[in-house]
Amino acid sequence: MKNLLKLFAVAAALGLAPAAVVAQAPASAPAAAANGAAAPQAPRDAISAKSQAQPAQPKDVSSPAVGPFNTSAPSNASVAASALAARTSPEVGVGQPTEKPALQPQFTPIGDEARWFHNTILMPLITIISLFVLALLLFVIVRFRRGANPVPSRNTHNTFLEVVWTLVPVLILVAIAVPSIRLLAHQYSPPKPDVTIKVTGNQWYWTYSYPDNGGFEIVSNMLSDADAKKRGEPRLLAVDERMVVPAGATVKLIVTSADVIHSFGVPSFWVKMDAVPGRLNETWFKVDKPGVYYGACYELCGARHPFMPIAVDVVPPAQFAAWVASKGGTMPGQKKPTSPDATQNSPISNPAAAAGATTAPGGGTSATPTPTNVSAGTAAATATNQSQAHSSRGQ
Ligand SMILES: [Cu+2]
Repeated sequence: MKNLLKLFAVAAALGLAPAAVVAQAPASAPAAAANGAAAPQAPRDAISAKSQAQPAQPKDVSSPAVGPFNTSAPSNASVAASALAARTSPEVGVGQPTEKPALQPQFTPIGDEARWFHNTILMPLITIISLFVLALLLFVIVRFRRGANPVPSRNTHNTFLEVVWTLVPVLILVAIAVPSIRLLAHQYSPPKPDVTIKVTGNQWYWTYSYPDNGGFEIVSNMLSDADAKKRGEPRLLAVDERMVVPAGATVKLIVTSADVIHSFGVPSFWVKMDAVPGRLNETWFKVDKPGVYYGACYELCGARHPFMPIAVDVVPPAQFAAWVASKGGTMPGQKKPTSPDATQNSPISNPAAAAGATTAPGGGTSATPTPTNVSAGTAAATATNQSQAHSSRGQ
């Protein structure tokens, strides 16, 4: 009995270690699993089947998801069609769930470090401890069964064993803590950003705005199964408008929500950040390899929670600049505004039009003609205010 107690105590003490290790395990593991599970499955019930049939409309979040399955009308179809030309094609095994029961391949420095921590430190340690505890239990069950050990030990105390079963788990936890805290520190001390994107979660779609690029905003809705298939993209992950970022750039994300709590997550970037209404959360990533990387909302946020995927298109910098221009935005250092209205009315870019528009009544029909320079000044002031109002509305 003496030995039995000792062995049980050692097993119990070491048994604590796997629990602590699991607590340290990265949060993206279940995320990856959830992502993997979501992709190949059919909608499980009538609600999800119906709601999937009707992609969310940005301005129509309250309408109930009813009606027949409609594959031909994604939300902003015309916008999506124009963006189709330059879409990057997804690559199997890159930025999307795989068949393997493992973390997705990582494409950011943080992802590489985290995957190393998981695969090289945590998994071997968990495996060794679990096998050791299992072996101890089996040994105890066989060796100290009643038949083989009729008179149990009454020993209750052993200083050496107590020191060992206290110290060993502590050392194991310290060994885990060092790379764990280092990874956390790297995650939360981002390098200077090259591009900033404000991500807003909505029931049930994402909006991405680019404050460094003129403040334009894009709305990203999930594609229907048929449209995703047509474009050769995975179902439940393809979207009409992707977040586009330049390759090799540090991208800062400011994450918030317009209604309930969502969570912006892209497993292959090791990025997951809660989107909380009234709060700005910050995260970042840097991807060198151009491609399409998929993610999803990771916070239960209502009926269509599984249908607000994320697609990040990492493109060469020149292509990013072209994409920004196609959205009416500007690259940092470029002059704005670029809106056709503001440009046409701007006295700076088109002084003749601005002067002509306002001096015609002054010169022709007014009873008290005003000097040309005064009305030109008024025109300039008015036009400038309009263009300012226009550009600030965009931000
Ligand atoms: Cu959500």
